[in-house]
Amino acid sequence: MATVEAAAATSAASPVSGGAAEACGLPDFSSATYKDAYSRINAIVIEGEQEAHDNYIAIGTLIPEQADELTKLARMELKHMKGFTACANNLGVVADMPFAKSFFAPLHDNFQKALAEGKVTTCLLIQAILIEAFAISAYHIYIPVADPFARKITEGVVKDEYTHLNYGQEWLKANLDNVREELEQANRDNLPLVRKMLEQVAGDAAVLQMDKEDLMADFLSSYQEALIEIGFTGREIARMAAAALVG
Ligand code: PL3
Ligand code: FE2
Ligand code: FE2
Repeated sequence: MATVEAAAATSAASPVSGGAAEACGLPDFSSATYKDAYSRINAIVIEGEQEAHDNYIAIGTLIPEQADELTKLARMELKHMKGFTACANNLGVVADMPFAKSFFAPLHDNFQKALAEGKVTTCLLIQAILIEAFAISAYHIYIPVADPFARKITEGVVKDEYTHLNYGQEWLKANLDNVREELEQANRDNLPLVRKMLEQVAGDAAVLQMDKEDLMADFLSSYQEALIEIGFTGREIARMAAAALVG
């Protein structure tokens, strides 16, 4: 890991072409294999940022007194989407959006169902906790192996994602007495979907030199920290994490 980071730091200092980048352990960003994997991964990220925007706006309709704050979060998501679109353009990659839509469909459907039922807690767990923790882990693991242009953009984005995770955390913490049961059920319904998404993306992520176990470990650590902050005990969190193995 230390060598990968060192390599990343070197290439940040002096942007290099594909061949030289490879010499310091980074992938060949111009290879057909890299671009093919990137067309799906990048599309997932673009779709994820777009859906995050739509989800925050939608949550604002359920908590009208928070609508202004949620609109601010939504705007940040559009900025992220534009940043990642620029990353694909920079590498000459066309994002595979139909693939990304189907990738998000199960989680998207669960969010829409919760929204229609007015379930704020479930909506926040899906968007502000699960999706944000997924994004944070993916961006963390991507940064050291990204091309210099994408690295800069991703570093800016990941800071914002913490703000979003924090928003969900604080709301759920303040309402824990009333939301505990719904939160546990939403976890049971949606954590297995996130696990499947991580598994589904692992092959393409590996081409980008992102390790599946690193992704899972980073996700679980963000998720666990959020649940601690919300007010769950270690034992309750272990039970909730077990849902990923059952589903
Ligand atoms: C919420 O703000 C955004 C949700 C985005 C979901 C991200 C999914 C990440 C999948 C793996 C991506 C690796 C990063 C590559 C960046 C081009
Ligand atoms: Fe985002
Ligand atoms: Fe976000």
